[in-house]
Amino acid sequence: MLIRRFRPGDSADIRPSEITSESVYLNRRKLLQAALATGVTGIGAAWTHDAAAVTDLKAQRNAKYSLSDPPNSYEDITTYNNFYEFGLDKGAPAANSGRFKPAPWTVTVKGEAENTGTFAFEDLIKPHPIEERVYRLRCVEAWSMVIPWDGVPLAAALKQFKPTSKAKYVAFKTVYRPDEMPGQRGRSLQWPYVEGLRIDEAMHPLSFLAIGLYGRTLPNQNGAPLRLVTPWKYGFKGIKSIVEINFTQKQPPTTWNISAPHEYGFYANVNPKVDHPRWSQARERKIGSGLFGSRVPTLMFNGYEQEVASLYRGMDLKKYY
Ligand SMILES: Nc1nc2c(c(=O)[nH]1)N[C@H]1C(S)=C(S)[C@@H](COP(=O)(O)O)O[C@H]1N2
Ligand SMILES: [Mo]
Repeated sequence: MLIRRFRPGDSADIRPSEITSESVYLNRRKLLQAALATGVTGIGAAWTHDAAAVTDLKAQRNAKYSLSDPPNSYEDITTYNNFYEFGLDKGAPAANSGRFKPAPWTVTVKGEAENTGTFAFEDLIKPHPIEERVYRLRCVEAWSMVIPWDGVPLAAALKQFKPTSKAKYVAFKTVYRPDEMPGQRGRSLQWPYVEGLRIDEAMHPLSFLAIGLYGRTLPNQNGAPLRLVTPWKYGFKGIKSIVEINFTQKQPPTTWNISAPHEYGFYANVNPKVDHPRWSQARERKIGSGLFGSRVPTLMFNGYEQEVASLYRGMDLKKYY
């Protein structure tokens, strides 16, 4: 099998130009289902996904921030994932994350803020009622999905820590638990996974801290118990299973930029006019949309140009990709 390490989002054995065809995808799903039924994943460890860990949430749909596009199925969203901590293949996160324990959970907040320390996950999200937002996730690999996320605006969560005027960026870190995350025992990426936003991006009303989807808590493969969602950026900015939030003065390093700096920048804004060095970003394939998928034009900032273009006024978006 051809392993391509430095490409967020692609299945390990499929070329970007042929992004998973629906039939391949369906076959993978059948394999995965069979594997789950027998408890044998074929990927190594025979871990089964503990669906019982997912519980119902009460969330009010926020129509202002929701797309009217029909969401992908729960099954699509929870079996076609990128979470390299559990393996490179799209099916690996669902198959290999059953041993991961998302509760109890704490998040350490540090850096340029008045209120720092270690906080229970439940307290972190307390400042705002849980709401549901339907966003499109556009992977840098030129496919997309529509996902109803449940969570709180990132700004509401961050403001309670009272970041100071020195806080120019916010850095996030994923948990490091090689015992529970088999991918972390290899070197596909530098662990732990890290990401960051400029403070004004983090405080933008579209930035979201998801704790669930489809009215249920996040399954492990989608980043339990909390993950970032920035809908105008490529999916890899959406860091999963966050354990640290650091308010910084300087632009923090980000995992994909460390892996392949000429391919993945800090900003990672969805931009159909800036090609990836190895493929076009002009179009995207909608997952679950028929045998050969429908390819649709990719929109500037994933359709949120009106909302976010002002954040980047005066910047050369080919330079700051
Ligand atoms: N910690 C961590 N977060 C991650 C990733 C990862 O490998 N590790 N993959 C990213 C990529 S490339 C994408 S496209 C999205 C996928 O989110 P989903 O599986 O919930 O659709 O998660 C992002 N967050
Ligand atoms: Mo991705």
